[in-house]
Amino acid sequence: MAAEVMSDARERQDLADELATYGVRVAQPDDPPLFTKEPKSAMQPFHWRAADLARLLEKIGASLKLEQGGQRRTLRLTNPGLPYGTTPTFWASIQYILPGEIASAHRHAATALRFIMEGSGADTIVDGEQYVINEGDLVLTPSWTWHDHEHKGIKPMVWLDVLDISLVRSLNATFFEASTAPRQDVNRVSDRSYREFGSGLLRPMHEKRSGGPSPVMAYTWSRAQDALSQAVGLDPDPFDDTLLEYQNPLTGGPALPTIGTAIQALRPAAKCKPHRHTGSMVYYVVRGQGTTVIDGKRFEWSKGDFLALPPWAVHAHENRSSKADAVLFQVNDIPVLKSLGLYREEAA
Ligand code: GTQ
Ligand code: FE2
Repeated sequence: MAAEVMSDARERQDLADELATYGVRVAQPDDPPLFTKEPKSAMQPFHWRAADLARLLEKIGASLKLEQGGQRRTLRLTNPGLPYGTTPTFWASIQYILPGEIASAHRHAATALRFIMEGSGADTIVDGEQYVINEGDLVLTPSWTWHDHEHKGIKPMVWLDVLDISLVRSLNATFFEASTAPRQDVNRVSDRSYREFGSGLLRPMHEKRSGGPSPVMAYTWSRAQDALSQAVGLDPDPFDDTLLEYQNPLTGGPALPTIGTAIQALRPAAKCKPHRHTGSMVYYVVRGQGTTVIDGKRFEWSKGDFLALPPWAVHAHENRSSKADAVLFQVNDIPVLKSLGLYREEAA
């Protein structure tokens, strides 16, 4: 209720001090309303350019150390509208690791994932499973799994990290533990989850697993590319052209319970229709060039750029090339909204 329609404004103000003594209050004339008609996010759309990020990564690589105790060297993508997080639920950061370095083992209640942007020769161990990570691979570190990274290659490696830290923090559910050993021991079958469930179509019949996050810790780029080239034979989605979610092969649901991940291809000259939905997103441009209009503002992106999309913002994608496709990796918090019954979308 706006101030001018509160005919009892005076009575409300008179009550305020007494009520406060007992830990209660009534709505005051200058209070913001409890509800808005539709979502109003403080988060703003934002565009990070590849060349700027590359220069800044080199800079932090030269000046910041990577010490024991589970430290990481990252550039966090901040949002001008938010006090914390890239979006209301997650932090997206770019991790920079130099040849010979170890990002030592730790675990946290926050769920995390990595999408490899550049370089080769590093591996990640997740709860005893070891995966070599190459460009385009997606690696999951579900809540409370031990993880550490080592770079055995010859050039710096760069990857996107996404953690649902702003969500976990707002729920006051943060836990963290650093290991005393820099790296974990590797299990006898070092990539067991991938061997069991990685096909997505057939699985070991006697292996009982259900519930929780995806049992598969690594989704390789070659699998994602195969899936995309298969899906391009389908009719394009009017809003997203070709958009494939990384799924938990046991449930068909999202790979992680709180962070959604998807790979998207826009055909040459594709011009998608505008729509909006609840949930926030960050896009990483894997290849190609295009334009995304967010609430009337044009963002012209190309390979290596990042783009942040606030909840309920109208957006439409376009591929600016008439010859090559454009590919975007997308991270969102749609699984959270869906599991709470808060997901809505509409054409604009
Ligand atoms: O690689 O384990 O960007 O724990 C932030 C926190 C990366 C990681 C981040 C982390 C990690
Ligand atoms: Fe971590």
